[in-house]
Amino acid sequence: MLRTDKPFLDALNGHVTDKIPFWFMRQAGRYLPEYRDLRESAGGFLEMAYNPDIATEITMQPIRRFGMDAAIIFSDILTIPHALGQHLEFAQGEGPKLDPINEASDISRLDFSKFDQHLAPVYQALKQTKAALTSEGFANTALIGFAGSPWTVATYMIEGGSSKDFFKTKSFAYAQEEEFSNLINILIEATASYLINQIAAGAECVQLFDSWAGALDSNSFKKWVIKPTKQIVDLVKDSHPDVPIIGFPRMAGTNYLDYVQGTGVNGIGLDHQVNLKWAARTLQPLACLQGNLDPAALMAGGDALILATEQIITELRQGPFVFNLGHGIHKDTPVEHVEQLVDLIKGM
Ligand code: 1CP
Repeated sequence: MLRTDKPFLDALNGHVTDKIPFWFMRQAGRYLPEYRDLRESAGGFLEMAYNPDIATEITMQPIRRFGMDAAIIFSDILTIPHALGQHLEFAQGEGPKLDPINEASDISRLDFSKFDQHLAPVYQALKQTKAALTSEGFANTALIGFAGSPWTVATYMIEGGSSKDFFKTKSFAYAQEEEFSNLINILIEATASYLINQIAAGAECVQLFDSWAGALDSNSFKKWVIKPTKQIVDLVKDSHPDVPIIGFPRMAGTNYLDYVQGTGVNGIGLDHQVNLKWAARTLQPLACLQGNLDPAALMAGGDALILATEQIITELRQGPFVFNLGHGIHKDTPVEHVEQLVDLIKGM
């Protein structure tokens, strides 16, 4: 693939770029005063995510301040279960709450009939954000669409919200493997369709968030993370062979290598636990690396932030590389520390 005017896309296409492309997971959100103001007036999180004007505005907020090389559409990984008819709500200050799946009959109630209609505001927000990036002068900023991976989304669907150990989901997968596999297959189809539509609406890259991939043993990891991800990658590449895909199997440890080899992703999101030298030697010949500053170093700022950032850049910039965090920005992070980090990356 030839170089473009977007360093983020060039890195994902395997180039070593002159400037270091960067964006931050959760770059739009509660650490920004302008986000908190909007959330105050908009009502709730879902009201914002399904309102194309508001979602566009929130997606643009960090770009206007910091000029990231990529904007990620403001939405959530739980729009898919919601669009399949599962009840979802977000109470202020609490995590997501869903009506949990307890048995096979709950899975058979999931329903594609309103799927596209339900997600239409997300596609509209992508169109408007693409236009806003151009009209506001961010011609070199790429637009990222995203979805949760089937395993991670299934944990929310079965637990009914956040969990510490995913015990209900894992026991379900062991005890009722066929039913769990049905659920994963539904999510594969839904996720591929969602991502393909996001690309049609203007996304230039898509990221699959598998935030809880690290909860699985190696065999289950192959079954519930690698295999479904490969199927989604194949389906998306059938329609859009040139759109890069980033996988983020958080906390996968040495399973990261199996994931890169087994899925066909172009880029791999590294959590901050991954050893940099190992990643550079083992993973970077196979995929563009994205990561992996500990959000706690960003919270701390100062010399600790400088040291941690320089280390990552020194180890990873010899190959295709996108600077990011190892997980999302913490909501209490001072905006000045994000400014410090951006200046640091731009200066290197
Ligand atoms: O204002 C608020 O109270 C809402 C907080 C919030 C925000 C800002 C939620 C609820 N979702 C989001 C946006 C969001 N979620 C984005 C937007 C783009 C960005 O700027 O990065 C993205 C990419 C996500 C993805 C997401 N949602 C993930 C994967 C990444 C990760 O953080 O691991 C997960 C696990 C979720 C579920 C979710 N949605 C919201 C919360 C608080 C959670 C996490 C719950 C938990 O910890 O289990």
